[in-house]
Amino acid sequence: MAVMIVPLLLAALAVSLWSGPVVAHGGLSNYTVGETWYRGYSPDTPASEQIGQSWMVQRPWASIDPIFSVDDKYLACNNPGTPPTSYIPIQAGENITAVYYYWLHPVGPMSVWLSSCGDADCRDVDVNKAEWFKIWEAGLLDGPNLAEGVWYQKAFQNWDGTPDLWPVTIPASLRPGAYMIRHEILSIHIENKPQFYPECAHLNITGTGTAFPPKQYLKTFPGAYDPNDPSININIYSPENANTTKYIIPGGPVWDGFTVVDKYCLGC
Ligand SMILES: *[C@@H]1O[C@H](CO)[C@@H](O)[C@H](O)[C@H]1NC(C)=O
Ligand SMILES: *[C@@H]1O[C@H](CO)[C@@H](O)[C@H](O)[C@H]1NC(C)=O
Ligand SMILES: *[C@@H]1O[C@H](CO)[C@@H](O)[C@H](O)[C@H]1NC(C)=O
Ligand SMILES: *[C@@H]1O[C@H](CO)[C@@H](O)[C@H](O)[C@H]1NC(C)=O
Ligand SMILES: [Cu+2]
Repeated sequence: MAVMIVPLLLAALAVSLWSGPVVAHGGLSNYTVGETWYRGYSPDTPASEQIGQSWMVQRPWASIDPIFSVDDKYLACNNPGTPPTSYIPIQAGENITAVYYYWLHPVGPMSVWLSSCGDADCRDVDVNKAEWFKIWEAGLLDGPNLAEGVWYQKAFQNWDGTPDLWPVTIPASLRPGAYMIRHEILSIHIENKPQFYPECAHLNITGTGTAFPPKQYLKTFPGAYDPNDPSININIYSPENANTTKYIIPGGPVWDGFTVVDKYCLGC
């Protein structure tokens, strides 16, 4: 047995070294609510086996590559293609957990957004015209500075082979209905070349809440971000950033259902 395994491990190592920059990217393919697993899209599986399937809850995304421009229409929900036909059922106040099989970038903020589909089926909604509000964000958790500190983006990774889990609570007060959920990782490890990794799924939110965020929380993608935002067009290795833990997560404040909160913003 051992004789067989060693060459396989060496082969796997060779492949992973060779494809290093490629495997560095990643994306969100699966979700859980409570004990229930919802399978999303995987760019590694032929589209024909996924698009239009009754189990599909996620908007397709063609590749694990990042989006570089804040003006890219794929900034909303990646490479959208044909929208899914199903919804993840969830109660307001419950957690939805995004499951990443791997994530390797360490630096930059993460955020989660919702958009109401109103009376429409979410599959008919234009994701670029949709109005999104942020329900969660996390940036730098611990110093000493932007380049060397520990970001949530690094903290949520596992190195033991188990999936990386990113749980987020749907605000309990939220008005129920059909919503899109948008998870975004912004990686800023390359100077002045931000990488956006967004993926979207469809939610059927139940509950008895009546709250909805006011206008100032509603953003579009593209539109929410300024290319010259110093948190987006940033060189974390510059001398000015060498001694700071100050980082303002782009996209405006989080709406938590009641008040504005500033989470995880050390030094702000
Ligand atoms: C998502 O989950 C499925 C199992 O349902 C798994 O086969 C697949 O590898 C997962 N996708 C990714 C990208 O991890
Ligand atoms: C639910 O999500 C919140 C926000 O991310 C997290 O703090 C909490 O640990 C999660 N709860 C469970 C049971 O996963
Ligand atoms: C959402 O869930 C409710 C309650 O189960 C159901 O009546 C409704 O048809 C669902 N809506 C969609 C769009 O799936
Ligand atoms: C950063 O702090 C260290 C230690 O206090 C100091 O030696 C260094 O000059 C500072 N660098 C900048 C760019 O302010
Ligand atoms: Cu990458």
